[in-house]
Amino acid sequence: MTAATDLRRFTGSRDQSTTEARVTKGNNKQTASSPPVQVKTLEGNLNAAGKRFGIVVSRFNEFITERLFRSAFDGLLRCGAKRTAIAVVRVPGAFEIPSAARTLATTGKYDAIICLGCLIRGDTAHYDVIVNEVTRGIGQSAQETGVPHAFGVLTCETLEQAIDRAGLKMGNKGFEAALAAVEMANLTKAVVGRLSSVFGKNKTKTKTKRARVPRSPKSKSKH
Ligand code: INI
Repeated sequence: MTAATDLRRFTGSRDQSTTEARVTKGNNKQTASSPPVQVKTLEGNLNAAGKRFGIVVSRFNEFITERLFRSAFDGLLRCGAKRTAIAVVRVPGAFEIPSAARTLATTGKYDAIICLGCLIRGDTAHYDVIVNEVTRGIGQSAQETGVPHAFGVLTCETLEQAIDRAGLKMGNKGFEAALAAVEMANLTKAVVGRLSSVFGKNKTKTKTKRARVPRSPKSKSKH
């Protein structure tokens, strides 16, 4: 599958307007059997213009991870991100991804982090030790920093499965991760914006009396 068909698949009917998210009212995906549900839905769009991204990519199984990386980078550019707004950090293996991702996230400079790696079970017991740690570490970094992290780490039984997920039969997970990062960056911004408009400083602050500052003798006008 090409990147172009991938993008069409993922963008579908989604809103490409310049605002970060759209709010849909009501249920427009009803089927005959589904009961009418009136819900407001907030959804991030795929516009990456003005957004900054960090990509963490591991070198282990580089043959695969490089393909994930190229596709993720391409995905961000196609969504409107600037090349200069994308920071790339390379780490030795998947195990090192969470700490590098957290380091990037805590700088506060990025709207989302994209984590790319490839774990192949094969014959090595190392896989089992690492896989849970990587998944948990990336999730924890996302939750504790509040910066969206997209999970583009392949966890495969065989090399063939990895190849299929890095641009062959199953699309490219790097591209998917990039689009997820853009969508979540927009959604996060929109949600935070909405909450602050409800619970924002001005609305929650109790009115405090301004302290009276006595005028200095110099500022007194001379009559
Ligand atoms: N790293 C990977 O990215 N993928 C693997 O499949 C893998 N296996 O199976 O061993 C792997 N191991 C290295 C690991 O991520 C660390 O880089 C290493 O242990 C040094 O900390």
